[in-house]
Amino acid sequence: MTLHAAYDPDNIFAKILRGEVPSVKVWEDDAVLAFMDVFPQSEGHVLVISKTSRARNLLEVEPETLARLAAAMQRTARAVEKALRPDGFQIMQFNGAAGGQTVFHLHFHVIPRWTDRPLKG
Ligand code: DGP
Repeated sequence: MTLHAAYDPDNIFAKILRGEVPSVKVWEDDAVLAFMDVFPQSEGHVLVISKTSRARNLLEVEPETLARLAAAMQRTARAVEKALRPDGFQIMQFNGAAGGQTVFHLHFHVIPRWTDRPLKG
């Protein structure tokens, strides 16, 4: 999947947003959904996505959407920090199949990390 292709309305995150595929929601507002990653790289691995944008990757996203996603990442990280007390965090984001992206609806990974737990990803 190249960086420049049409948005597929049947990608798995679009289906989650439409309620066609179940997800464990962490938080949402009018613009953003945060939900648990089904293949977590650590306990508390959350994905943050736009509910309104059809951006597939970072190149396509509107600045206002990006600002809402960034605020949601911080909110998510704060909630996870409070709940799980990790020693650190990773924010990950992949673009294009060559960049490791597998779901082509822009998303950010919020991944808590602990010093005494080996990295899975
Ligand atoms: P990537 O495109 O590589 O940045 O990661 C996509 C992530 O999406 C991957 O960590 C697994 C997750 N994922 C894939 N399918 C589903 C699903 O049906 N539900 C949930 N909650 N997560 C999914």
